[in-house]
Amino acid sequence: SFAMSSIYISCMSPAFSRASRSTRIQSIGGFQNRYYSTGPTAMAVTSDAQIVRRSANYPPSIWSYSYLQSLTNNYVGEKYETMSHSLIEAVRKMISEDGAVQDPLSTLELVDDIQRLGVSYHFRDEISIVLKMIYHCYYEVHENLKKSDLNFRALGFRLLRQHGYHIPQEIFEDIEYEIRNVKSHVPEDIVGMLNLYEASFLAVEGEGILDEAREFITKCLKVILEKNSICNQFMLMLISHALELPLLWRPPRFEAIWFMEAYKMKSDMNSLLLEFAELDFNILQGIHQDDLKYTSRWWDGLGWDKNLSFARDRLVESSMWAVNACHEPPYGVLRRSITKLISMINVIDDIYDVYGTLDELKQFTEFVKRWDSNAIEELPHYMKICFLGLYNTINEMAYNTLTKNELLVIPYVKKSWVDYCEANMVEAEWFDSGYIPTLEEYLKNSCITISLPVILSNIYFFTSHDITGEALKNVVHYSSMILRLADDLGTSSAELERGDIPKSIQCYMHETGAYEEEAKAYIKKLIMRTWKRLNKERMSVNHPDSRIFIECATNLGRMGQFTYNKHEDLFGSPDDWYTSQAISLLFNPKS
Ligand code: 0FV
Ligand code: MN
Ligand code: MN
Ligand code: MN
Ligand code: MN
Repeated sequence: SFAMSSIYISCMSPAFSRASRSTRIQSIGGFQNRYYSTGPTAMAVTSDAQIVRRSANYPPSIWSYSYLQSLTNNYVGEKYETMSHSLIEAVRKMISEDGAVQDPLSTLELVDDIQRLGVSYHFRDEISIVLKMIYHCYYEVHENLKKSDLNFRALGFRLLRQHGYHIPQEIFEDIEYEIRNVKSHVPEDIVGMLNLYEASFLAVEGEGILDEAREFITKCLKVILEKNSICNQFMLMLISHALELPLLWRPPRFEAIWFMEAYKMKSDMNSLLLEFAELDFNILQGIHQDDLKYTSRWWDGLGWDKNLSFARDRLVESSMWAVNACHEPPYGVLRRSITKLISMINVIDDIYDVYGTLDELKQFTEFVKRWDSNAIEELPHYMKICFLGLYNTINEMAYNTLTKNELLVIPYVKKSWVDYCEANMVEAEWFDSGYIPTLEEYLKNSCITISLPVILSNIYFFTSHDITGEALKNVVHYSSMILRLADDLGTSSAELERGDIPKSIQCYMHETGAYEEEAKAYIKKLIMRTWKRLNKERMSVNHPDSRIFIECATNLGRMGQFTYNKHEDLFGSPDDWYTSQAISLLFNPKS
C-alpha cells in the first residue's frame, strides 16, 4: 500500500489573536514592518513606486556554471575499481568473528573507525554480525559488565545502541565515582571518558545517569584541554572536536573528511584502512560531481539566479547538504532531488520572507493550491518565473515516478507544497500585523517553514519507499525541529535586522522575560531534548526500507547543527570556512 498519510504533516490554522503594536515594540523593540520600515537594511524602490522591498544582501554564488561543468575526476575506470575491490576484501577480512569474541574491544574500535572514516556502508552485514556476537557474549547479561573496563562499556553502548540494541543506562551506575578515579593524564582512561561522553548523546528522555555523566565529563574534558595535560596530539584533537559537536550530531561526510586527517595521527592506525577510505572518498566524489554537473545544468536552465537575483543562489551549498544526507552510489536520484528542492526552497523562502508583498504572497499561495499553470498571467513577472519553474520541476520529478514506479504522486506532493506555502503565509501575516506568537505556537508553524517536511515528503514520494507508521512522521518532525532551532540560533539576528518575525529565541524572550543568552541556552536545551526523542524513534524503527529515509532526515538536521554551530548564517552568507568545507567535500580529492 502506498502510505501517503504516514509523513503528511499538516499546517496549523492561523487562528491567533493579534498583539497590539505597542506591546510588541515595548517588549522586544525594533521589529520592522514589512514595507514601510526605515531600518538599517538596504531598500530598493521598484518601478511600482508604492512598493518598497527589503533586501537580504546575500552575496552571489562564487561558483560559475562553466566551472561546475569543467569538473573532472580521475578516480574512474577499471584500475580504481580493481583497487577498490581488493581493498574492500582486505578490510572485510579484518572484521573477524573470532576476533569479536576473543578481543571485543579491538573489534568495537575497528567498527568505530570504519564508521567514522565513512566506509561502513560497504560492510553493513559484517558489522551487524560482529555487533550481534558482542551483544550476546558481553552485553545481554549485563551484571558482569559493570566490572569491565569503562572504555569497553562506553564504546559498546554507543555502537550497539546506534544499531538498535537496547542497552540500559544502568551499566553506568556509580559512574561519577569511577570517573573521579580516572587518571586524567593517562590516554587510555581519557578514551573511555570520551567514549562515554559520545555515548551519552544516545540517551532518551529520562535517562538521568547518562545526563549526569555527560555534564560531568564535559567539565573534565574542558579542564584537560585547558591544562593541556596530555601530550597525545590525536587525543587533544578528538577532545576539542567532540566538545565542539558530538559525533552523533555530525553530518557523516564532513566527519569522514575530518577523521581521515585525524586518523593519520593515531598511534596504531591501520594504513590499509586509511588508504581504502581515501580511495573510496575520491571515487564517491566523482559520483557527486556528476550529480552536481547534472543539477547545475538544471539550475542554469531554470535561470532563477538571473531572473530572481534578489534571492539566494545556493546550488553548491544545497548539493553539500544532499551529499551529507545520503552519499551512497545508488541514491543519485535522491541526492539530485534534494539538491533541486533545497535550491528552489531558498528562493521561495526569500520571496516569502524578504521580497514579496503580502498581496503577492497571498496570490502565490493560491496558485500553489490550484497547481495549475493556466492563468499565471495574473502573477507579477518574478512570480511567473518562480511558480512555473517550481511547477515544471516538481511535475517532471513526479513524471519520472509515474514512468518508473507506476505511481501518480502529484496530488500528495502538491499537498506538501501547499502546507509549506500556507505556513509561510502564516509567518508573512504575523510579520505584517506585528504579532508575537508563543514559542510553542511559533515552533508548530516554523517546523513546517523550515522546509524539511516538504523536502522529505517529496523525496519519499519520488523514491516511493513503502513504509508506514507514526515513527516516520515523528522522525520528520524531530529532525525539522532540530533544523529549525539550529537555524534560528544562526540566522535570527540577521533576519531581525532586515525585518522578520520573532524567531524562537525572541519568542521565548518575549514569553518569559529572559535575556538573549538565557534564551539561547534554552534553545540549545530544546535541541538536546529533541535529539532524545529522535533517538527513541530511531531505535524503534527497524524496517530496512526506511533506513535511508530516516538517515536522510537525521542528516539534514545534522547539517543544520554543523552549519549554524557558530551562530552565524553561513548558508546565506558563507564564510571562508564554510566555503572550504564545500571545496573539500565536492572539489578536492583526498591524497
Ligand atoms: C534556511 O534559510 C536555510 F537556508 C537552511 C536551513 C539551509 C538549508 C536549506 C534548506 C534545508 C531548505 P532561512 O534561515 O532564511 O530560513 P527561515 O525559515 O528561517 O526563513
Ligand atoms: Mn543572488
Ligand atoms: Mn528566510
Ligand atoms: Mn522563512
Ligand atoms: Mn532562519
